[in-house]
Amino acid sequence: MKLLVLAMLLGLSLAQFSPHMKHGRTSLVHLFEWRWADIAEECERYLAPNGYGGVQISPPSESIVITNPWHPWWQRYQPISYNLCSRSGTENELRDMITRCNNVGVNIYVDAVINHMCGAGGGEGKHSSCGTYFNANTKDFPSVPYSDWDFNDGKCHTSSGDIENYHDINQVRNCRLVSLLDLALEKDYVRSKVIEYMNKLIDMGVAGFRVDACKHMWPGDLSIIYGSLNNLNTKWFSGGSRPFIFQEVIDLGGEPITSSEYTGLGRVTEFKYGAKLGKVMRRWDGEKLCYLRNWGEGWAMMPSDKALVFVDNHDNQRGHGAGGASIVTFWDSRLYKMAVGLMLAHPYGVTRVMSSFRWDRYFVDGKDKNDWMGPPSYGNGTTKPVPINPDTTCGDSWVCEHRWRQIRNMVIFRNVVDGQPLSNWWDNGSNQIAFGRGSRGFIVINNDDWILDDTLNTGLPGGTYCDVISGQKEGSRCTGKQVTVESDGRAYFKISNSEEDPFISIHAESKL
Ligand code: AAO
Repeated sequence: MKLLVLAMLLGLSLAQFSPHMKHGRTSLVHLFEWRWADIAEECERYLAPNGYGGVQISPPSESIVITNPWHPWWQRYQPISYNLCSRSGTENELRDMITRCNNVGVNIYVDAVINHMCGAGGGEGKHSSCGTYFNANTKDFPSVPYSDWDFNDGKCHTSSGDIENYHDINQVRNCRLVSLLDLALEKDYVRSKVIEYMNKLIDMGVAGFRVDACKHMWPGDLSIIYGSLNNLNTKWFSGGSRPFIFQEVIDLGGEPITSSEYTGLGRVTEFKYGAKLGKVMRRWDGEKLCYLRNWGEGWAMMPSDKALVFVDNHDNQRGHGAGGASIVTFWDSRLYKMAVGLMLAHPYGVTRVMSSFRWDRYFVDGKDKNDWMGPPSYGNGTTKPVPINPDTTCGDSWVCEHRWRQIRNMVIFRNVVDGQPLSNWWDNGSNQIAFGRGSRGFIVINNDDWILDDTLNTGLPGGTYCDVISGQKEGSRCTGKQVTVESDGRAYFKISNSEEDPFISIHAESKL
């Protein structure tokens, strides 16, 4: 017990909540299922020039390769070893990508799958992404190596061996999540293998981790693991920098395990954010934009300095994980741009932008039968590169939300207003709202079914500003709308409810 308390304290004092972003950048983008070679190019040609601070990459560890269904995206959440060859590329390509992104000031955050290995039904001698042998039936993973006694099964008391009841804490943490072989992280040996894996990535230059399935791991074990991680590589980070940790814990309320058990260890993904914002944007359950006046902690979310926020993620955009039908995604592009814009304008949390691929949705009884479909691939299951169209959008089925002008320009807005408090809130008692960030930026949103036609106090210095939603500033002109702020800070706004993008946003650097 004393040891655990000591470990917790150690973990606490070493806990890392800062994403260590460079050059005043504030947001990361999840380049879901992108190849390392494409991410390297994207860092250099797009992310750095447009103010993105980091990338969350798909799990780089060796995973099972599943052919029924055909190469689903989720095969990468079934590790076979900590070798670094995956659907996204080889270890050398990974290293090259980390180096090149760091060299242009874009951080890499690794999706670390450490709660489990592959599914119990994974079989023997099946395919794995580096070609390594394993036997899921006997729980033998020789290239880690893990064997039978490195798993939790003895401590799980459900008849299936799986988690059957989320109200039983012991089940959630000692049984198998959707039949995935559950690692015994209380064993020094197992922890040492996980730590070795994470430290290798830190030494290669990554800035931190999205830790998968944290609800299913004991906070005490995680505390010891995080406490044993190396400081970040001083080639790119200042001495003594601790890795950024953001933990995936789905807490929508109503379960005994809460995110607050993890916020002492690092940041936590705030799933209430996207679920509630989705309801507000869709105006479900009587929700209205004007109620966002106290958005954040006021909506029963965790403290802002502990939260990692997002409108949708790779799970809930296709009905996995949690959040439900309210989640807004690129499929509802008009609402999505407004929701992401609002998130990026608002000071709450560290913000993550989602970048997706399109798949053939096929709903039967409200459930998408094709929720398994992987990224754009060749016939043999190899992921395709991301082609860039002349108009800067992405080709094939890569959606590249992060390249949509409205979203990209709001990422820049967030950098420009960083550190400024929320100010000059205005609403019409319905779905028209506006707020500023000190004297650096101002956003106006119309999600009502009628026109917005008002003079509002922006808090900005007088002058002519370019709206960064309908266009942006280019040289000495605006490519979209122009907003005139009077010397008293007031400006006239008119936004029709029938516009494709019924919102306007201006900031200090969009001033002519
Ligand atoms: C695949 C197959 C399975 C098969 C398995 C093993 O689909 O049929 O058994 O292989 O062979 C991803 C996919 C899985 C896939 C897995 C492995 O999503 O389909 O399984 O890879 O290939 C829970 C966890 C959370 C997890 C989420 C999906 O707590 O950590 O499930 N997310 C991460 C990743 C995810 C990945 C894994 C973990 C595994 O982001 O991509 O899985 O590495 C409740 C609980 C949540 C729970 C959800 C879903 O949510 O609270 O903790 O998430 O249920 O089971 C209301 C409630 C809300 C509730 C929700 C849904 O909204 O308010 O709390 O209903 O019931």
